[in-house]
Amino acid sequence: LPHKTITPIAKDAPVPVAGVMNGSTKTIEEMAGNWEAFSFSAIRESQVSRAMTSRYFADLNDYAESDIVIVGAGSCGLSTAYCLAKARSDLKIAIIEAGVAPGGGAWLGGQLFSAMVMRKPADAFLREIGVPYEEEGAFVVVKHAALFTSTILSKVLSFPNVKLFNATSVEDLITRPADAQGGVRIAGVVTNWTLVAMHHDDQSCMDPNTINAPVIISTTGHDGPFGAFSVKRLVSMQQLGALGGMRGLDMNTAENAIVKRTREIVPGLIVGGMELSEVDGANRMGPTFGAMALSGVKAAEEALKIFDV
Ligand code: AHZ
Repeated sequence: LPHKTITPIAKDAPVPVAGVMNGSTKTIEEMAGNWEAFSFSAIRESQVSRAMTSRYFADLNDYAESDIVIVGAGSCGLSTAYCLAKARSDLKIAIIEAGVAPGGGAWLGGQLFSAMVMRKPADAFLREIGVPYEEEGAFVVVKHAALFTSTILSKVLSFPNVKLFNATSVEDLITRPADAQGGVRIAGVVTNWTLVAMHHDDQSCMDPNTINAPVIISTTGHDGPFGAFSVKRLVSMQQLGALGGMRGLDMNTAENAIVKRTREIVPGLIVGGMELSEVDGANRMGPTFGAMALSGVKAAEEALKIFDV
């Protein structure tokens, strides 16, 4: 094919508006069957770069001082973010998620099965976010876990006071002396791109970045390559004696315990979801997610107590 020269667009070319095609507002239906005449609005590549980087770096600048940082965007972290952002539009909430895909273990119900089980009374949370379910007596069933996760994600990301930094890991906690006995208060998080964090052993000079915040909520799940991050760090910095270690599966005991024990573990650091099982030696619950949603509700409540004093 002959090379086609594309005339560069002037530097100050207007940024095309979503839904506007070749200067005319067309609907999807109007486009259908008319593909010969179809063309995207012209663009210069740098406009795409700047549309992304200008926003990302403005957010990075803005959220360097946040009100709340949520570490981990699994079912508990996302439930926490939803409650906080809904209750307080004045608080700046940063979510740091190590994975590219937020959602943690909540894209499937258990093993590789689609349906997600929530024990009552966590069905209240599903009604709150508008996820349909089937009644099964003591519990309800969402037809696909991804319906829960995609719905809560879309709600959380729609709040103007929430920024999700995914593919970003919390590598450490920022601390301040809290007393004369060596106690600390948590005052922020130390972050890095996850791909960088994974290469500290074979690359040099990869210092991290920081976010200051008076309240950190850690929901990094049970122990694993990334899991239980904050509580393991509290042990190595001698703010927790030893971890209790997650115990075997007992749905009835585990779900009540996780919700009830969701709390501020050291000043400035609230822990929720399965990360808590490692602190207290609580049982795991396996594939039932009600405790994750309600631990999120409680973590938000605990955080707001700090802002309300
Ligand atoms: O990628 C992790 C996941 O998305 C993220 N994460 C972990 N360490 C991180 C770090 N920085 C940033 N250092 C980090 N992000 O945290 C998220 C944890 O999500 P999860 O789904 O693993 O935990 P959860 O407590 O929200 O939900 C637990 C769900 C489980 S586990 C379980 C069992 O094993 O019995 N049962 C249920 C319902």
